Amino acid sequence: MSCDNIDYIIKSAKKILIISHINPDGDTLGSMSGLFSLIKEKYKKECDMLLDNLPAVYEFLPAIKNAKYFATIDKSLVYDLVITVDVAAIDRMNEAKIFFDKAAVTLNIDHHATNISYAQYNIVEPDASSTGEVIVSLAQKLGWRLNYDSALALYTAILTDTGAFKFSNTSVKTFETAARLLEYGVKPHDVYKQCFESYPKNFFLFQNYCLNKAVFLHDDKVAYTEVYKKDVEKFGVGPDCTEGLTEKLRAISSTEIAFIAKEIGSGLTKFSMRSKTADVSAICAEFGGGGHKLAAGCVVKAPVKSAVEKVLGKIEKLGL
Ligand SMILES: [Mn+2]
Repeated sequence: MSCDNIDYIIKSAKKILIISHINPDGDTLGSMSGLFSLIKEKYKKECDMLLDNLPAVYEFLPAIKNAKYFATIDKSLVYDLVITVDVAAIDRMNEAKIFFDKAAVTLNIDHHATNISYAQYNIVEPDASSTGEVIVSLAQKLGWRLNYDSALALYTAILTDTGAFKFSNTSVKTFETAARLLEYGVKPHDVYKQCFESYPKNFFLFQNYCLNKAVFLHDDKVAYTEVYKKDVEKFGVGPDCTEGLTEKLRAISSTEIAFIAKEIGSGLTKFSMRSKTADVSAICAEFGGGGHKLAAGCVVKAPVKSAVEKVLGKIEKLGL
């Protein structure tokens, strides 16, 4: 799509809303905060951000204190332009969908290969490491001026979605983009500390508990752990309590596929899956989910134990 269109639709809108995905991560929040700062700087527009919750670890994102929340936003508000960032599919918007449906113009900025370009305007770049990287490219093409706030937020998006530049999505372009952001004063060591070394003690103890009861199958090629609501409550951890947990199971030398099965409601289990080479997005797609080849997720309509059985059945078919 032409960049002139993007400039035009933003210029034409009076009120803009940026939407992140449910259970927000560093990419969706960094992209949201960064895009908000860019739009404010360039267009001086009325712009809101909407999220369901903010993990404490991302409270440092410069613009995020201005965000509105599902629980308290006035549902009668109507935005001319709604922009989704890192939202792979419409159901990942959750309640924010009411604003997406009411908007005159919609724009979807993402990097998930499974994104079906569900908006009127779509910038979906599956080769990009993160939505943050897509937004920096867009800013470059449109001549938007970055500043420290937008650069910090977009660097955070890239840093977290690449697992600190170590996942397979990290490219020459990723490093070039990150390097460019450093020119605005972003300090890699500080951002790393904020994102990866600032978890509360109960988070750490909870994750160790989950790892200690991990199950290993198929000559240890499959590693998983089950996460129950009662344990989340017992440890007093937030919705982001499983952040990075699947990667820890993948880090074992024998692991080919790792996943966590998290109880999210009565008869609903959320899977977060990682692999070293197998295409786990195909497995997740069988349950209506998606993502990337080596990192994907889905929600299975079954209690944890039986959901795990269903997923293991699909994994078995890969013949590991
Ligand atoms: Mn992302």
